[in-house]
Amino acid sequence: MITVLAGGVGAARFLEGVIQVVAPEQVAAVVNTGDDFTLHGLQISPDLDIVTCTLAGIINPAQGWGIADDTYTCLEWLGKLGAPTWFNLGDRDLALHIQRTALLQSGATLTEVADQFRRALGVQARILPMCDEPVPTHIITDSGELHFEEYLVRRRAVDSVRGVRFVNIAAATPTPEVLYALATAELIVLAPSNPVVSIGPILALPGLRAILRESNATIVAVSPIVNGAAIKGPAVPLMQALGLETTAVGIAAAYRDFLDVLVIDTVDAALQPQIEALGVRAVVTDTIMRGPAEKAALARVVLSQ
Ligand code: FO1
Repeated sequence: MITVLAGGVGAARFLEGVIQVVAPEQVAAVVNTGDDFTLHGLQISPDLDIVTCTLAGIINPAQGWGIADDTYTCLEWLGKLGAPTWFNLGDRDLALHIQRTALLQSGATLTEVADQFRRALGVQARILPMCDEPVPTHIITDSGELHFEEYLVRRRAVDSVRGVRFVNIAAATPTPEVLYALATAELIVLAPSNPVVSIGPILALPGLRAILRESNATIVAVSPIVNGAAIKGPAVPLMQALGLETTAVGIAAAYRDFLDVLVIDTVDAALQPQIEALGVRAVVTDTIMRGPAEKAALARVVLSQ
């Protein structure tokens, strides 16, 4: 089993590479649910949908989220009726949230819903929510405490970040499916996702870090920071708020208590000695996932550790 801790867009693109290299049924993605929130009375799970729709081959490739060629008629009419339209939900996208909300209200768990959706969309890899309890990620900013999606999308990440809070995380538990995927993994991979708000919530689950520390599996991370910047998303301001160095060395420092290997980009090769001084082996390769060939090549390097 290859078990991949995953956030949103970067993780989904990395997973596209992984399933080119190993049989998808050998892959389990443990996906962040801290971005989940309710809007229009619907339960929205952005990272679960990004991973599922990407592996199903129906994601909007330019954005990395939303469904390709989606239409926005419903959102247009929601706007006419005075509903908020800051979160761009297409008509096909809304079907996911309507059905998820209905299944949850009828007593299904988020794990059951995610599995039903990935099977319905023809995805062979397992897609596992990190936990079934709501654990919304809040960003503490100068203008108050905001849900992550309000901070990122509604307010376009303009607020200065003072801290991050994973609401209810102490009362949450990794699901049995997540525990099994970690226990049976020969390799555990941290995808190139935001260490604070994508991988961070998963690691904050009670007992999760101890499982990684005690695991016999090789644990490999792909740095989401290249040349001091994130390929996509607000990793840098969030890492700064938590006092993490905003380089690949900062990523090694964040995970050093359990990490064996950090895969860094060729532009960061000079950081290798500083990373290895932290007790983490550094592997240098091209980590920019321009297209299918680069995604598969990166996956091969990661899976060969
Ligand atoms: N990100 C945006 O920046 N703007 C959006 O309007 C937006 C809509 C959206 C709809 C469904 C979905 O699954 C994801 C969506 N995202 C959007 C991405 C979302 O903000 C992600 O959670 C982050 O990009 C981090 O993974």
